[in-house]
Amino acid sequence: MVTIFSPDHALHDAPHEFLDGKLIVPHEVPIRVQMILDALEGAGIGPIQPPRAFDLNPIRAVHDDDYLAYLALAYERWVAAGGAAAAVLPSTLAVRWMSRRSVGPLVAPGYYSFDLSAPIVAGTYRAARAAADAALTGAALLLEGQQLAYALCRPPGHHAGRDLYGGYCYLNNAAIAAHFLRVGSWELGVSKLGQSPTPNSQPPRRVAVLDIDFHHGNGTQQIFYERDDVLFVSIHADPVREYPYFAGYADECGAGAGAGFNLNFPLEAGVTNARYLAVLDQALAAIADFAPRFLVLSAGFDTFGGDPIGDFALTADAYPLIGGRIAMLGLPTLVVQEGGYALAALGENAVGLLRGLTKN
Ligand code: Q9C
Ligand code: ZN
Repeated sequence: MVTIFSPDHALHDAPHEFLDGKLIVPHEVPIRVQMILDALEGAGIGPIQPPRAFDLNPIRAVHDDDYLAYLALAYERWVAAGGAAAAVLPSTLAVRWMSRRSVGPLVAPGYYSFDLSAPIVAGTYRAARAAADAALTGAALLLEGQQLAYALCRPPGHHAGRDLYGGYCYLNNAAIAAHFLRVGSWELGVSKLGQSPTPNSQPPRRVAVLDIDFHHGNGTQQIFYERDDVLFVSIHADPVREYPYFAGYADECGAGAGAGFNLNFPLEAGVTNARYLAVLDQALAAIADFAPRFLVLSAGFDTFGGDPIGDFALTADAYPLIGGRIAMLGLPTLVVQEGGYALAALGENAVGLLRGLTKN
């Protein structure tokens, strides 16, 4: 078990977010991953390494070039054009029948985002790149034979689509890693891996992404929606009552070649450990049927009963059990950190999940 962590996450520190028309103190704060890091060190579970530096190629395979160019310069262009120095947040959003491309420095945020919970500050892009590098490093370790790696990513990623950010997410770390596992390092032309390239004659490596964050992974779903080589399975709060509201329903099953390769389990409020584990078993059965070479686990701890923005009722005992069930798949697994906002419980829950994953 190797953990990959970059202190550069702290470059992203949002001053506020909007919720129900109120400007509130953000839930997604730097101390989240520090709590987890401290708990990992306290529990002594495996080495903690910095990410390797990847070029843009494996990210460009998942996100659009114009979107990446926007993210990289959004803050400085915004400030230079007279936007608030505190953070980039849109005033006008592109929606349904008003979605013409318009990307001036004060307007692009409304073209490239879908909510008011993902402010961009001066260090956001660098932090997001470090998080993507952590996920890619974990993927590279799996390609090199590791059985379990934990990318302690911040900012999280699963709400970010191909050209859209929101929900605290800018780059989709899990999707970037999943695609990288799918194609290997060779086809992407990635250098500095220190490994010989994977021969093209190898059989395709199908990848499954299991998303156990409280919220539906709408970004990951979009990225792989028309693909049959990456299965996306998500267990989450029913979007009828919870964020992201406009995606995550059970009838979203994939399209085109991807039809049948997207599986959503929307759940009611108050989900208990037993209920969750029963649904997890259904999700794992679908993954086992797909027979992937690798598993990417988008792991959020906002399913915890004490989470300030979740409404499930899981206790700390759930996470080792969840990890244990997932480990029974016997797949090389990359855990990618997503949400979780009950600060005092994050460390114990993360250690619990990882302990469960390393059993069996
Ligand atoms: N009442 C992640 O967990 N605000 N993002 C929702 C609903 C945004 C969550 C408010 C929540 C984003 C990675
Ligand atoms: Zn979440």
